[in-house]
Amino acid sequence: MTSSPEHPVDAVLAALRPLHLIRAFEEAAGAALHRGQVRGSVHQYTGQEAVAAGVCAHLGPQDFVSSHHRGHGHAIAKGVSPARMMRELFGREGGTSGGKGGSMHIADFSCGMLGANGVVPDGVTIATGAAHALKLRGRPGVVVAFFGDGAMNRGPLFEAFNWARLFDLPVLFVCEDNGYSVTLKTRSVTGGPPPVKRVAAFGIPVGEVDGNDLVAVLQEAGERVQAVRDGGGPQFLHARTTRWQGHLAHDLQPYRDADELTRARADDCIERAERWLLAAGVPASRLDELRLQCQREIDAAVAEADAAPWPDAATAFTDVQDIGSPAWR
Ligand SMILES: Cc1ncc(C[n+]2csc(CCOP(=O)(O)OP(=O)(O)O)c2C)c(N)n1
Ligand SMILES: [Mg+2]
Repeated sequence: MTSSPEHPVDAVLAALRPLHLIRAFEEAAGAALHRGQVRGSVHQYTGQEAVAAGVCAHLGPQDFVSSHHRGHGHAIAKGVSPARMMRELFGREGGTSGGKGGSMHIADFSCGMLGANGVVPDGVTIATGAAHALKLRGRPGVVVAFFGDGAMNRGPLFEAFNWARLFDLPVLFVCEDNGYSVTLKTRSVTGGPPPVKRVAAFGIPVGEVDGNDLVAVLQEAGERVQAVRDGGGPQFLHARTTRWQGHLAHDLQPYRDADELTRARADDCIERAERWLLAAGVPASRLDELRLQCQREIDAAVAEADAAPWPDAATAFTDVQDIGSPAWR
């Protein structure tokens, strides 16, 4: 699927599906956490869906993505099964990491999803290494590293930019700027010029996009992914977007005022995409059916996860980092 000018309506309609899946998944994940069915942390991606969907629409089976702590949306957009992801959150057998990783360790190499990552910004250095591996092996493919504005103040990110430029690696860096790093406004802890200027200093071509506008993300990301595919080395896309929920599902956001949240929700990427499609002649009934289909898929994923067996205790130390014998022995 591409966002080529010949088929923009089909492209936007196809990309709307992951938006709905992600929105429904995040609402279900938050609710399950509050019911005590999900342990650990859940960082909801609600509000930012158009970035993951608009970028991943341009990726195929030979391409890879890496993500960060807020990683559910990137995984779904890259084609990871929401049902297997929900099992992972519930800690059940059949989860993407056998139920042993949880929300921040969702990975599925069979779909090119290299992993969510709790360490800011280690998904980016992993993506850069993966891009280097593709280049050394002479394999086609593009790697996309998704990260937040908070990561723009971490040193390893700049090592990755330098390395990617030095070796002309096939990587697209996507900074999702929701304005927040946990409970802080990122600008309150940032000196110097804004992200695009910092990255341009590495000689990496930069672009900016309204990340709540699916049509714009499809267009801008399409051009940048193509530039990487053409062998020009790394690209950087800065997507301004809005985080609707707290940093974590149990963060009630007392540090944000009501007006700000109302404004954020009013700029809904799903409503904007639907308005665009309606204006382009897509019937409302088709849009309603798509939303319902996605909601039903996620409802089924929750029911399936809840009914799934727990992992066998004997498998507790399989598929985990090799530490020899368990440390407690
Ligand atoms: C090395 C490191 N330092 C601190 C943290 C704690 N931490 C988790 S998320 C986060 C900031 C995230 O902000 P951003 O990168 O903008 O992503 P967002 O949560 O807004 O999506 C921090 C500081 C961490 N996970 N890793
Ligand atoms: Mg942020």
